[in-house]
Amino acid sequence: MSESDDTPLDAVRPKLVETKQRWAAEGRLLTDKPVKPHRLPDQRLPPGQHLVQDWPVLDLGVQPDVPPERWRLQIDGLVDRPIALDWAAFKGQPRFHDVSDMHCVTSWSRYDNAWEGVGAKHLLALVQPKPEARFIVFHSYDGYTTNLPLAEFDRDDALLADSWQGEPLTRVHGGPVRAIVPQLYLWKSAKWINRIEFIAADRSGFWEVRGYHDHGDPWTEERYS
Ligand SMILES: Nc1nc2c(c(=O)[nH]1)N[C@H]1C(S)=C(S)[C@@H](COP(=O)(O)O)O[C@H]1N2
Ligand SMILES: [Mo]
Repeated sequence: MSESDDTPLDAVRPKLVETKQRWAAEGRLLTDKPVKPHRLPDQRLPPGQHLVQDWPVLDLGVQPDVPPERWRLQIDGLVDRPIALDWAAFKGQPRFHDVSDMHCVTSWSRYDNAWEGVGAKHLLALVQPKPEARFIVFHSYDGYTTNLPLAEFDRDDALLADSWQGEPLTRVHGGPVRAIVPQLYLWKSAKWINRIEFIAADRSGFWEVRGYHDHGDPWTEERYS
């Protein structure tokens, strides 16, 4: 498995990447609680997380400036109907609203984020994944990639978001459009998204090749591999 290298990542902050890679190797932030196979009904904060009210910014240190009129989204790979959406086409899709919590592997969680954009279920119906498509890779304008099982995107609360708490998504948080896959750690939710690639065999993304867990379920603390 290797990370896609169709965009150079030479502008990323090497120290930041080294630090997080070392944390992954050391298993930093892992609690010693036994793995919980299921989320308890009254449990909202995953193990090892703490609640924040603000919204921290985390990325590779490159925050691409993509004005909506230049933004494009390509959805391709193992799908029957590959598409490319520009801003007008994206905004012309049925609108989807969802409120969800976010959980970052660096241990903060933030509740009740009101997202608006285009739902994953709708996008999947548009492109019609082939039966052999089992994983997807998000690709972003900063060269970031992250992989997930198709089944994790095919969920009622996954979306491509262009709005948060009723306001356009800001550039620092991945605007004009980012992925939101709330049931996985936030590194799976690619900011500045510009491509969704459907593939048959799993292929690790940027952090996944650097020691982060392939799957990333906060409830079972799938932080590092
Ligand atoms: N394109 C892109 N998406 C990204 C990242 C990145 O560096 N580039 N970082 C990931 C990580 S590690 C986290 S924790 C979240 C942070 O999102 P936020 O800055 O909006 O809190 O974005 C994820 N998506
Ligand atoms: Mo992160």
